[in-house]
Order: sequence, then structure tokens, then C-alpha cells
Amino acid sequence: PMTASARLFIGLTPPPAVRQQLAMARDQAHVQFGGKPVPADNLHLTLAFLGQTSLSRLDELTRLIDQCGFMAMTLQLAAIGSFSSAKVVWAGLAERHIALDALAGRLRRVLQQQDFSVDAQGFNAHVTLLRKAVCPAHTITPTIIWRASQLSLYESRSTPAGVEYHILHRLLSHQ
Ligand code: 2AM
Repeated sequence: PMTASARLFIGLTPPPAVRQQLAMARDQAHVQFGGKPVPADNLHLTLAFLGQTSLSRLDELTRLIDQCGFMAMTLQLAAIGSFSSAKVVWAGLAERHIALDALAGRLRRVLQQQDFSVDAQGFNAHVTLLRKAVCPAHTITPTIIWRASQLSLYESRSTPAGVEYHILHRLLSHQ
């Protein structure tokens, strides 16, 4: 029989207050750069993109996430930039974040070891704010302080109304 699959990725989920600040930064960027604003509900920071994955591996994936040693961390988003090739405008970190890079590295390594497909392009921390837009130069935005305490396994679904993300599993860290 055919096993169902889904488009999956793992990311950090902002708490409501941070989501709201990201939405404000998005709106400001939209005024400046145009494009298509990402719905507030969809704002997140991807750690690893798996793509189409068999749902028969969901339990395995859940366990792997629970065992990746996730600890809450504080992120400071202070830059607006873009990937001109992908035509997305994003909010990015003020500076490199060792714990975040380490978390993404651990996740990606263990996913690869377990034969999940992980995007080949390296980890590049960003929160996509606009699609079909570019910004000509990096700019600075009022700093958004994000206490990141939720790691989520997301399913991305295409619907006629646009992309919807569904959280299939979440790991919370309080410390
Ligand atoms: P983006 O926001 O920069 O487009 C769901 O699509 C999430 O997975 C988004 O954060 C998206 O990044 C990311 N994503 C989609 N396709 C990807 C790919 N091939 N490689 C890496 N990340 C990808």
C-alpha cells in the first residue's frame, strides 16, 4: 500500500508577543519593499528542512526531536536582509548565535545519520517576512528579543488559500 507523506520541516516557533513584533517588522518591510507578506501565523525560524517525508517515520522523528538537547535560548533579531535568488526578505540575527548554530548542526547531523533528507544548503538563520521581494541592502530594524522556548515539527500544506503550517509535534524548554 502507498504510505502517505508530507512536506516537513523543523523550526522555532515564536511566542505571541514576538510573533506580533515580527508582524510589525514585516509590515514595515512590506511598505518599503513590496512583495507578499507572510501571514503572521506562518512566521517561524527554520532549523532543518526535510521536504517530502513518509509519515511512517513520524514517531522516529518525534523521538529524535525530543532527544536533540534543545534548551531555550534568547535570539536578537536586528537586521532585515534578503536572498535575492529566492526573492525573500527576512529578519535576521544581529550576530552569529553559537547555541542556535549548534542546535541546527545537531539536528541536521542526526537527521542525516538516520537517512532523512535534509536541505543541502547550510543553516542560515532567518525569519522570512516577505516573498517575491528583495531589499537592496541590509538594514537595521528595532531589535526584537525572542526567548525561543518552542521547537516544532511542522507540516507545510498547500491550500487554495495559500500555504498552511501545522505543528505535528512540539518540544518546550523552560529554564
Ligand atoms: P524560506 O522561508 O527561506 O523560504 C517552509 O517552507 C520553510 O522551509 C521555510 O522557512 C522555507 O525557507 C524552508 N524551506 C523551503 N524549502 C527549502 C529548501 N529547499 N531548503 C531549505 N529550506 C527550505
